[in-house]
Amino acid sequence: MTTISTPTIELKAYTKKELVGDQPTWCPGCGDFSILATYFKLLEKRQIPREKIISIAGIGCSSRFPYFVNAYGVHFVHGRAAAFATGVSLTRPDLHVCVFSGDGDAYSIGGNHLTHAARKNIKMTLVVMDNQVYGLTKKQTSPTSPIGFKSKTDLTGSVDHPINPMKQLIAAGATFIARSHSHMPNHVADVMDQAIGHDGFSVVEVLSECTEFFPGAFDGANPRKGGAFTLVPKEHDVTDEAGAYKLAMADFPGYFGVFLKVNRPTKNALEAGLINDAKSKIGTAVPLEMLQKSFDRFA
Ligand SMILES: Cc1ncc(C[n+]2csc(CCOP(=O)(O)OP(=O)(O)O)c2C)c(N)n1
Ligand code: SF4
Ligand SMILES: [Mg+2]
Repeated sequence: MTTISTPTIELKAYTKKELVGDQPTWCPGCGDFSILATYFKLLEKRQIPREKIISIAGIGCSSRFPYFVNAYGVHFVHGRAAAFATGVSLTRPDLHVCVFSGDGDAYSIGGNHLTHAARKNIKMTLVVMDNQVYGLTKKQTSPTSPIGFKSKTDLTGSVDHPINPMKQLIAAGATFIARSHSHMPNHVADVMDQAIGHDGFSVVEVLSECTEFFPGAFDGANPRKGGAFTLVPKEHDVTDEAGAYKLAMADFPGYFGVFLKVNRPTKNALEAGLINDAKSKIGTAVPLEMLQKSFDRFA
């Protein structure tokens, strides 16, 4: 009898060069370049198999992100990236789900979806590239634009109180929340790495300058421009929600680092538990038989 042996395929480690997808269409100096470079660096370091990476985005300059990554990706509907990512995360727990959003995409049109993905603690990492303006549509006021910001929607300056993303994320129930600045790439890499390693809904809010429509917005937090990049104090307890809230209340430029990191069961784990319980009750019945039984109950 001839035996057929299965060849063992040795997977070669990949380099960040192999992750490069389409040429980014961002303007020169756009802060988003730094986030993309960091993502490549982290994937290379972690050697997550390329077929297990999925980058999901909504609409905006920042949301063009998945095109620039040579792995699976989805450029979805404006504000619905977290909702789409929820479905992917729950049905494919083997994938690493990373979502890339802008301030408009995440906190304005997508604010509701963000809140529910956070409270359900869906396993994914969300990176918000916050430039405090709608960049793609050429300068409208965003939910994080400061009061007085002149834009095409507020010709004499915005009068609306801006969202404080950190306060909002804490209140929503995100279990890992960090803040960084695209001009500090090592810091972005550090907090993004921690976010990717977190078992739950992790968010990194990154100040990412729009050089075209809001230049200099974050100079106050950039030491190279005379600003102050103040780290979260070492003694801060990352499990202390009230302490995280106090950090979030600091005036601009505020603090940078991990504000909150708590362990709470993910919906992924809870749902898997329910499915296993149901399976153990029905013994050997296959899904089709279960479905038939449900229909029979209604007959
Ligand atoms: C349903 C819907 N409404 C409005 C738009 C127009 N639109 C496209 S991107 C965008 C704002 C994007 O801003 P942000 O998320 O901050 O991304 P940025 O371009 O600044 O990175 C808007 C209003 C759209 N594409 N779809
Ligand atoms: S318009 Fe602003 S956010 Fe968009 S690519 Fe240019 S610099 Fe970046
Ligand atoms: Mg924006």
